[in-house]
Amino acid sequence: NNHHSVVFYFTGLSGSGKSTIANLAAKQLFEQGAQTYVLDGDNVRHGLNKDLGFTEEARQENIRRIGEVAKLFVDSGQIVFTAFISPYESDRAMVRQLLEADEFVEVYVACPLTVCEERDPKGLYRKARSGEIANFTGISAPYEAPTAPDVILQTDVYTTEQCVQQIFDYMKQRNWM
Ligand code: GGZ
Repeated sequence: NNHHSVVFYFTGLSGSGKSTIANLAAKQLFEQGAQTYVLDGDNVRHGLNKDLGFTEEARQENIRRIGEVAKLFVDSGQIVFTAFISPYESDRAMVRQLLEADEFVEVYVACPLTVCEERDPKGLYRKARSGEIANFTGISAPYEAPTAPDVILQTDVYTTEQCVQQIFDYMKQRNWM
């Protein structure tokens, strides 16, 4: 099947919905015959990057390796979805530089901190508030929102399915599907 190899580079707070949207988009594209792969905390931070924590330097190295791995997957012909907080503009710019202009799509998974904190699916915000977890993005570590993302997904307004449709609309607009 012929498709455009590209990285959909999701960025957003913990609990914003990055992995959920990435996995559904990848599944639906796979069902349409595309080659897809999702990189997220589950398969990267528990393996390749299990030596890295959450200081600014560790996050930078996390994102650097993710960018290099995403590039390998793009070179192998995949549609790649990455789902990492990626809180620093400079780190996202570094990944953009690794890829061709038409191989990198920045997707801002936008959701107010108050809503993410209310969802708190893993109880991490509660632990961050109590000081049990340090350097937690949005609470005790910064999140630099993208200033010019290619796509904005408002997960507090739209359903997961509607957000996936927005990705597909973007692909159609670029003649990638
Ligand atoms: C942010 C943390 C932290 C701290 C553990 N800050 O909701 P989750 O659990 O499943 O996703 C979060 C994940 C963030 O890892 P990333 O690799 O995406 O971060 S970054 O791009 O900034 O390098 C959260 C969990 O790890 N987690 N401690 N201190 N998130």
